[in-house]
Amino acid sequence: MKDLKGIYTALLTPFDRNGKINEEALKQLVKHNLNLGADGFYVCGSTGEALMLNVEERKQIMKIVKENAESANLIAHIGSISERDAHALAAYAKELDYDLISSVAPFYYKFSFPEIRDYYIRLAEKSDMKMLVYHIPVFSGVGMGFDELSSFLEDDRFAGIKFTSNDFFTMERCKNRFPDKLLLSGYDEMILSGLAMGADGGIGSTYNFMADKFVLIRKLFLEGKTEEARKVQNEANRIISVLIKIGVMQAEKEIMNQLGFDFGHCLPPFKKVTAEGKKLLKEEVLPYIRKADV
Ligand code: MN9
Repeated sequence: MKDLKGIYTALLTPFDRNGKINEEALKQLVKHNLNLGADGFYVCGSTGEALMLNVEERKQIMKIVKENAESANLIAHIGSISERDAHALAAYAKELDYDLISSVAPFYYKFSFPEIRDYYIRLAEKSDMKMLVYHIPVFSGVGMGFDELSSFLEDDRFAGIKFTSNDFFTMERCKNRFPDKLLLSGYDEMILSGLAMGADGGIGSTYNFMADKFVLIRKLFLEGKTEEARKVQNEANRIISVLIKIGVMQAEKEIMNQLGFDFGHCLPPFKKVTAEGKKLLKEEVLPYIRKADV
């Protein structure tokens, strides 16, 4: 099996003025991230606003990314509150030869754990793809502890977990019990904690414009240079603190615009970044990230 450890950019979705996916900007984003050293892409996740897109738009994104990142590791987030849509997307991920599928837990209706588990199993089985469970309790409202996560990890149909939680105790227990499963840390501002507790890499939204910092943190960590890795984490976190003041995804898109890409804005109901927010990003973020060749 391919080595899927590493740094994955959770791709943003650029929109043009008519609200259509901006294919050109998406291709440039993929290229820029390969230049920054990203090992792969997490496609159509939370960062990509995928839960607000329709199936056709998600397929369009999956196809463009595949065509422009042939050799990168590719994970398709196919999760949807409509399981029928999720199956269609999983089948398409298989057709495009993605490495893994991934899904947020079915949310909103407060499904029982056996219902959630069966959802994942049906998707993996029907598509004949390995599943990376997307554990993000703050957004999904679905809390899963060691016992629930283990029930996935002990099963061959599951590749591992995208772990977006600061419960590093549970992360460590999972890695310790299932060392061969893939554990990817989801909070950019705590990737070093994730690595220290056994994560094999990370998936993140701020990687879109500073993947190089996370590649470096992981490299330094693997070389045992924890103090140096923490300095790079500090740099990233100063930037993330600015993003949080504005709204993380909205700010990320604005940064891409300031780098010279044509990303547009997040879909409503997300608000557009104010003039004041733009100024803050221009002064406190833009000078500290690598320029793009656009
Ligand atoms: O999982 C992202 N999580 C969310 C990935 O979007 C909820 C992260 O990359 C965060 O955006 C990032 C900033 O808080 O850590």
